[in-house]
Amino acid sequence: MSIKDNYQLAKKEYEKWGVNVDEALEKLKSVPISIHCWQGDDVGGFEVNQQELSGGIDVTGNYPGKATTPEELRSDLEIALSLIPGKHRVNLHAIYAETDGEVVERDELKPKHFEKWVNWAKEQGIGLDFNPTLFSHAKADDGLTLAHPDKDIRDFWIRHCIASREIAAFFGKELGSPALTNIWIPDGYKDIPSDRLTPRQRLKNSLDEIFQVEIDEKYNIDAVESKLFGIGSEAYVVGSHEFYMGYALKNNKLCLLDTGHYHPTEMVSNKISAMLLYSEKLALHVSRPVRWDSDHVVILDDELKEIGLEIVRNDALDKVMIGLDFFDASINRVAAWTIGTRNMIKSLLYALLVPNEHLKQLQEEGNFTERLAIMEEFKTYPFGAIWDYYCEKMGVPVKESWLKDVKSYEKEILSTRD
Ligand code: RNT
Ligand code: ZN
Repeated sequence: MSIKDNYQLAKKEYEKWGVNVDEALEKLKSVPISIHCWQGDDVGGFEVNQQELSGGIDVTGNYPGKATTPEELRSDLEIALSLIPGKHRVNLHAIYAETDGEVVERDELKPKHFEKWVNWAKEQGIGLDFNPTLFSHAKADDGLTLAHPDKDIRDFWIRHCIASREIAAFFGKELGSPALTNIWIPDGYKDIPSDRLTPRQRLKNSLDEIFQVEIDEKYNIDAVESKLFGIGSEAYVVGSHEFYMGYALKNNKLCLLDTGHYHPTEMVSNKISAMLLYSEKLALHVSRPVRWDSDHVVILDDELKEIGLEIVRNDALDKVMIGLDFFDASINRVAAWTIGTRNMIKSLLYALLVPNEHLKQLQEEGNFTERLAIMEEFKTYPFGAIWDYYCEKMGVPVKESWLKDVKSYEKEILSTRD
């Protein structure tokens, strides 16, 4: 039986429940996932005076073949993009600037340092997103940046964030789709603070200064990412969830929820509907915490499915900006991107194929027996046949056959890198 035959049979099963499968695939095609460039080089970046990764995040593993130049990183991304169905976006960090061997301080970065990325994105027909980098830098060594007691240090990072928003606006203008600029800072304390308020007051003031510079939302959209703890900031993080949720709602910015940044039993899937009642849009960093904020490659687990369901059944595919954030250096990095991104897309497809309206109705009627029964039975509906057909239709490898491409790329290219 061909993939198409399997699809036709599977489609009939879903149609019995009133699910319009062709429409689901059309919808899926239009959802961009923002793929983080930093999986390709272990959050290293290409600064001339590159510093060790800091900020309380960590990448473990020494799988050979990591990208060490922008050309290598783009080439690796191209392979991953060719294995993922749909048109997506690439998410850059300021440390991925190209400065021609010159040391350019982060507060001096300009759009011209990202011209090659923009030209590449044009060739690929994709959009770009952006992040100021407030870690891996001498001025972040105290574990404080925008909330630092020293005004000079704060001002440096404020200038860096403004420069970043301007770079993102350049992306938006050039590529015809607004870039999301996400501010995440590592600021916090290892041990119990004697004053939680003052650093938060400083962070609030720093953000106000950063956003004082007006940038057209046609080109750049601002987001702020909260966190619970990091390595070295176990007791207190300045930019907590409540801090940024308050800030974002009051100042019309987007909250970015990273799935690894909450207490272990606190789920981002449960936050989406609540946040969307008060904010038109929301951004995500889909990651996979294993016992801590470990940023493992995203798998198709229950929480990922639940996130997909919440986005789809709340009609929020254009309200939730989906980005990925994981970094595993113990496996082939192109495979890591491919696995994680394909899984994110699978979770949306899974959700699009569930009779969501019917299930909502059952809940309204108090029919919890049928609600549970149908939700469970749908887990073994022939979802794989629809996914395979989608991959074939979108011109990307079906099932695990993409591994062949990754293996030959590894043999020909990755294994020749030092
Ligand atoms: C850190 C945050 C942040 C980073 C990236 C590299 O905990 O999740 O998003 O992972 O900016
Ligand atoms: Zn994140």
